[in-house]
Amino acid sequence: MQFETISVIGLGYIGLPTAAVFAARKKKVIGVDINQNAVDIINRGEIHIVEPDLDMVVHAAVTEGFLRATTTPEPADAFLIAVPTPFKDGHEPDLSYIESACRAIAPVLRRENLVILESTSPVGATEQMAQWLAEERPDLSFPQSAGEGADIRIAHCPERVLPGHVLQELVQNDRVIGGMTTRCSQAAVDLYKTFVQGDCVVTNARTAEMCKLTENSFRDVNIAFANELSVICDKLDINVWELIGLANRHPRVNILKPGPGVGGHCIAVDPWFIVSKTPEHADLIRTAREVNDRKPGWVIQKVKEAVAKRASARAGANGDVTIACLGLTFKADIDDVRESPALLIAMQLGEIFPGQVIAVEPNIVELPLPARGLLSLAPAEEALAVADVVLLLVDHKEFKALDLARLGADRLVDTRGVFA
Ligand code: SAJ
Repeated sequence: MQFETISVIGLGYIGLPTAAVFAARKKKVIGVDINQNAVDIINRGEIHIVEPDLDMVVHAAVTEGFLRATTTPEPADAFLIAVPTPFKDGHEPDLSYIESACRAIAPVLRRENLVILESTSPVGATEQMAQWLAEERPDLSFPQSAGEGADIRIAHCPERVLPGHVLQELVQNDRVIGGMTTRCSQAAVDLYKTFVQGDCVVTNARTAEMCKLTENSFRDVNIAFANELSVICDKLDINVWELIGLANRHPRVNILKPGPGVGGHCIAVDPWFIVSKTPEHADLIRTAREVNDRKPGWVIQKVKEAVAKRASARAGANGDVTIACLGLTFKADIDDVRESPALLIAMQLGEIFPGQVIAVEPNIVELPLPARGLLSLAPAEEALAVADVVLLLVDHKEFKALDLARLGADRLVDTRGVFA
């Protein structure tokens, strides 16, 4: 199939780079987002998120006329839906953004169109998406009722790129293509082959949905194992970083790294999509989530102990002790604080020790709203000059260059093992 005009719905961390990469291959791309501010920024050839090299690619795509953003969907040959899929109360998946996107594009759908769901989704979401589209367009036929002969082709092709490496991984990673029929899959392969150099591997929509959830749950379980080990090793007076380094010398062992908890909008969210579908069978996946979610509380306890030690060493009250929190983002060298355990920990410390917590975050210029009033933001040198206790929360490259080992275990709580 030939795709000349491609519409990407949702111009966030996944949609915008995907739109830009299609545009760089000289496809006409119409980006759609409900956020007028994001649309205006993109149409100026600028970007509203941080991702290495994305600014250059978007700038070139817009100035050469291949990428344009709008708030209203327009006809296209293919539609890619890349909107958020958060969870609601009780960790139930929230598909309302997908539903809105479907209802918004339905009026402009034409025969032979391909609609791809890229958003990470619970099993069954692609069929649900097809259902919403069919409700809006009774004049067209869809794969769930018309099979291979349907007017509209539908597939789930989950995004799998790592923030910070999005432009390389979009092109180089293999792609899982889950069409609702063989023709749907083939159409999606034709589309992605525009820029994907990895393999486009075909399966059905449900397996593609589960595959993406499995990848992130695998990582979550492995990190939970590392986090559990860090708590056990602390009790047993063993350096967990040395331990993991030694164990990983075994040819079939590869343990990930402990940290202050698991953040971001993917690994901390997606395993719940499996748990919510099959709660009685997802013990390990649920427990891993709980282990990782408990880690911030454990880190706060460690800081309280360090503060108490410093206070008693100086025969003073807790009020005298200043805490520097190094890093607020959910992982190293990015600006994203969504579901960040580092931000959560710093804010809770700000509540426990009012006026005593200084945050250092080289990748943001101002504190996110909920943190204002609880924390002050300062450059690393300023914070370290006055800090009694230093809490390393994110292993940003700027922090690795600091000589913090000299502080010793009593003053440094190193959640990432940078100075272990
Ligand atoms: N983390 C640890 N220890 C580790 C690795 C990570 O504590 O050894 C923490 C990080 O600090 C962070 C969280 O886990 O708080 C998640 O970070 P990440 O780098 O593991 O993953 P994300 O959320 O940036 O991206 C993941 C990727 N999935 C996998 O690697 C299986 C990416 O490929 C997906 O596209 C992305 O989720 C997504 O969008 O789903």
